[in-house]
Amino acid sequence: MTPSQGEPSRPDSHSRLRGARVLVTGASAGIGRSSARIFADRGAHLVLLARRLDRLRGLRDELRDRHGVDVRVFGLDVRDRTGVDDLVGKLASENLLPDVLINNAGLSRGLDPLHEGSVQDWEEMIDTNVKGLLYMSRAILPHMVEQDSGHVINVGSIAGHIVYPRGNVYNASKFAVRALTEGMNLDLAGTRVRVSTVDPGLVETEFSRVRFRGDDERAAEVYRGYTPLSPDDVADIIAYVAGTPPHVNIFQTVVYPTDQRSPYVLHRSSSNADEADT
Ligand code: NDP
Ligand code: 8X3
Repeated sequence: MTPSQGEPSRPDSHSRLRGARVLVTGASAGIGRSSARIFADRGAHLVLLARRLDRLRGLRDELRDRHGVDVRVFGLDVRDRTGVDDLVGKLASENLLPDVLINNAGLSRGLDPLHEGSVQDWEEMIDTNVKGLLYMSRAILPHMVEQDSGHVINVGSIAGHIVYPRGNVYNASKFAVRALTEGMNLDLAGTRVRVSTVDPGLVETEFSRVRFRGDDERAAEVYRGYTPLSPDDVADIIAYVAGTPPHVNIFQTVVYPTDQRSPYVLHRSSSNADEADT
């Protein structure tokens, strides 16, 4: 029987997001900003967080004007546990708790052998990528459990599947994201709260500029001679994962650019050989 014969049609992934409230950490750039745009395009209301509030305000105005959705922005450093708890308390009191939490805020600092690494860089990566994700999840998950619905989507990385030279602590932080996704899923068994990771390979964002502390030449070199993923490519996948029906729980999505088949196999058009160069 076709829908035209009387059977109700199955809602598509886009329409399931209409009217949902989606919270995105790290929405001021890259994958987080693209995610905000795609969710707004699908009619979701947003809570957008990052440290650069000026950027979030610009994005809020753009999305409200273009899509007519409700967009709230807050300056937040996810490493600030009290700040996270206070903000989630405020969201609860204003009825702004999210149906979907996207733990995207993250960064890499440096690309050094472990024995030459900067302890400060390690702390920044672990505090942001692991502890920040934990603080957000610990604050929001109890509300999801209470209402017996919700979806946490963690942005991991292929760096959480395969270790590459000099990736050490960044790799460890993304392995932790993968382990925590699995752990949350196990602990949430019996509820209807879902937890997923979306794990991309090379995506052209501000990531490499941050990793190399504003060294634009070195950052541009990371993306030379091949087609990396765009932040919109990844946001599309995040939105797909979020738009699946509530009884479907995608644990992991691993996505590479077609020119990259592993951290060790990157095909650059200007080179005759595959390179290990991240
Ligand atoms: P960008 O540098 O473009 O964006 C990072 C975002 O995270 C920014 O909005 C930044 O906002 C935010 N952020 C960083 N630190 C904090 C903090 N302490 N508190 C709040 N927000 C913070 O990078 P991407 O978009 O590429 O990175 C997004 C995620 O994707 C990260 O988790 C990254 O590890 C992951 N990833 C990236 C890949 C890539 O190749 N680009 C590949 C695989 C995974 P602000 O500075 O304003 O606070
Ligand atoms: C970011 C991609 O290859 O630099 O997670 O680790 S990579």
